[in-house]
Amino acid sequence: MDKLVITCALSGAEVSKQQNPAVPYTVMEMATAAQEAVAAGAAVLHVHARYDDGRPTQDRERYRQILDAIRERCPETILQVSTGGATGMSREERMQPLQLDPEMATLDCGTLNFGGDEIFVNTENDIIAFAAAMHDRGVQYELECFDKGHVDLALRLHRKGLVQAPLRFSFVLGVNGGMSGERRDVQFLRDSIPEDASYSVAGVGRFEFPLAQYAIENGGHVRVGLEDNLYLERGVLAASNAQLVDKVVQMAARQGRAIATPEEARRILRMGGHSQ
Ligand code: KMH
Ligand code: ZN
Repeated sequence: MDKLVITCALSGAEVSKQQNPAVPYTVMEMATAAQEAVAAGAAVLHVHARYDDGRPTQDRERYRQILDAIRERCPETILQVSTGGATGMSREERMQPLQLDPEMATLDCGTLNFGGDEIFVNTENDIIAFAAAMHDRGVQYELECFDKGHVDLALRLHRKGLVQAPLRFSFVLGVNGGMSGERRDVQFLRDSIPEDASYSVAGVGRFEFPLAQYAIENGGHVRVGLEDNLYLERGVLAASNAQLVDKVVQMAARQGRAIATPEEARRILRMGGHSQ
């Protein structure tokens, strides 16, 4: 089994300091959270930008500040920018961080309800446009799938040559409006993707650690972080992103699964480049 690649989703766009004071907003808070998460074992950082007051933004210059500050402290780490941003943002707005030529970005593979009146829109043409932009700039992508239909659409676009190998799936499960995050759900998704594709699980809320356990046991990879889950355990807020990463490291140690360094993660995720 490959070593375990741990991604830390530092802040997301939706959670707030009111819910957990450890959610990073400022450039310095992002850099500190990143450094701690990497020290704990994260090889990949999934980055959303926030303004100092917490508002989510896809502004290129704000991303530049955050990525530069993180790189200064974690020069080896794989930085994965979000092209999902927050619900309601336009395609152009969301694409801005790609202009910074990040090593990696998310490619969201379908539309879903996102709680209340929110809809996270990713039309087929959006997905094709994002994939083309990433391909043109040589940005590696991870296929964010919140539902089985998103996996099917990614595979269909792959067969048409519009989404390219290597296929790296991220199953984000447990969003209010997406697929739930039971073991049977991830098993179904895993059985639906090609043998040579990799997958990572991101369980939202209470699904975070049970899904991490599944992935550790079954050759998948794991995403944790305050974007997805604010709690270390039921009723106990996580003190930091690093604490969530550390919990996964300990779970992996109990299963005898080693943790990938960023360099090892690049090999495991076949980060050499996209090809048909
Ligand atoms: N904030 C969500 C609406 C991504 O990063 O690509 C979308 C999201 C996915 O978080
Ligand atoms: Zn995200």
